[in-house]
Amino acid sequence: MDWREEYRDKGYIIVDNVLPHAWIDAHLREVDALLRRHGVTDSRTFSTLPQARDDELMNAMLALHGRAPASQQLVGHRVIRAILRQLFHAEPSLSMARSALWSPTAMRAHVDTAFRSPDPPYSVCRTWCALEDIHADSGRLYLVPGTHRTLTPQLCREVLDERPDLQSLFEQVADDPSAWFRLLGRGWSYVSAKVADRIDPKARVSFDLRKGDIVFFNPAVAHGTLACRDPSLTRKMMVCEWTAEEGSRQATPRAPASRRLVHADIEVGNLVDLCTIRAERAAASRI
Ligand SMILES: O=C(O)CCC(=O)C(=O)O
Repeated sequence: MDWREEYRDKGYIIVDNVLPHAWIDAHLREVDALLRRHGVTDSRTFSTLPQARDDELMNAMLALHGRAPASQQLVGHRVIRAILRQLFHAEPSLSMARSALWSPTAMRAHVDTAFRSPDPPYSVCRTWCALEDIHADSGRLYLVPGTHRTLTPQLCREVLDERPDLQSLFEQVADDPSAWFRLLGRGWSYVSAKVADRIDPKARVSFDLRKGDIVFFNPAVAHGTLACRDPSLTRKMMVCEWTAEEGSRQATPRAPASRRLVHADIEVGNLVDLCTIRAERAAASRI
């Protein structure tokens, strides 16, 4: 199967052995120095940071990934950029980045985006990079393959049905593409909150990742972290979110009629298939 088809169907691909170890080690030194400047020396001092200082640290963390020499080099690795360019049909732009040196407290299943089409060209992707060999007991990342096509669109529909205010925002998107950002901002957390109760735990997959491997995943795929079974283990990783740079979209083949509105008229990322949902709503209101 072509990697693009795999990404489309499962919502992720794994690319082995991309990041040079020397680059990773230099990045880890920059992260360690940043954490120390913010008074963080271990998982305990990290997890007890007051909210305001945690926000400050996360802002500094994003800045580090965009500006510090070793981190910038790692984040912008040519393989990462080449893969994203092919997924987006546009230049990738970094919108979020953080690196963690310790195991997370178990993260419930969630999604990080909603109301987007699961079809290409994609406009958002996460890269989860292993900064060391990831031990099976260290609280691994898991994904639930295919849920960006099955579960997440269904949850989006449910939320639109439950929330008339979001539904009217949704209706506005065709005339005012900027309404999409408001819809995402207001609606995403309601979609995400439904995920944990709706996935089959047996469908979760986690991976045996080695230092330098990367998982590219659609953040509409349900994901989370397994429980850490050995708190003495570390789990060094870097996660980045990428979006398509505005104005850099390359010409794509003409889409079939039902998708034309989405692809041709709305430039703000690829949305859930508005045409189908609108048609469903119109049919339902005629009954
Ligand atoms: O591996 C992790 O720490 C969690 C990653 C995650 O949940 C995310 O990127 O949203």
